[in-house]
Amino acid sequence: MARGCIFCDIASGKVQSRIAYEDEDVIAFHDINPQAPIHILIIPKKHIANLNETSDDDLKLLSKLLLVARDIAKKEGVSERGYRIVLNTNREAGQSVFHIHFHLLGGRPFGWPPG
Ligand code: DGP
Repeated sequence: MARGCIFCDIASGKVQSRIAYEDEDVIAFHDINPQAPIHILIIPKKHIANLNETSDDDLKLLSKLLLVARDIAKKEGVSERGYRIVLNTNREAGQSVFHIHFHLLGGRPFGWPPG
């Protein structure tokens, strides 16, 4: 838990969010500023700033985040239509919250390349 980290505060329940999934390692909640009809953030409860800060010890945790995203996509009914998972790392990629998170986006078509 990192002091001053909004996602740590969400993970601990100190800050309210619309939770889509939770277990002992992971919490997923709806993005406050959705960019698609479905926009859910999947985060580890453990504070890791971004992908650059992960280690080999995080292998299971990172895999779990993806499997949770897969299951939420199915639950939200976008598995077959398609969905996008985004992991922004550092400023040029648009990372604004420095607690690692996957964006799960779905419910509309997405362009490529991304903006
Ligand atoms: P990124 O730019 O990749 O670091 O994404 C951060 C996302 O986090 C952004 O889409 C908005 C979302 N966000 C920031 N603060 C909050 C919050 O307090 N609650 C929720 N639900 N989402 C937040």
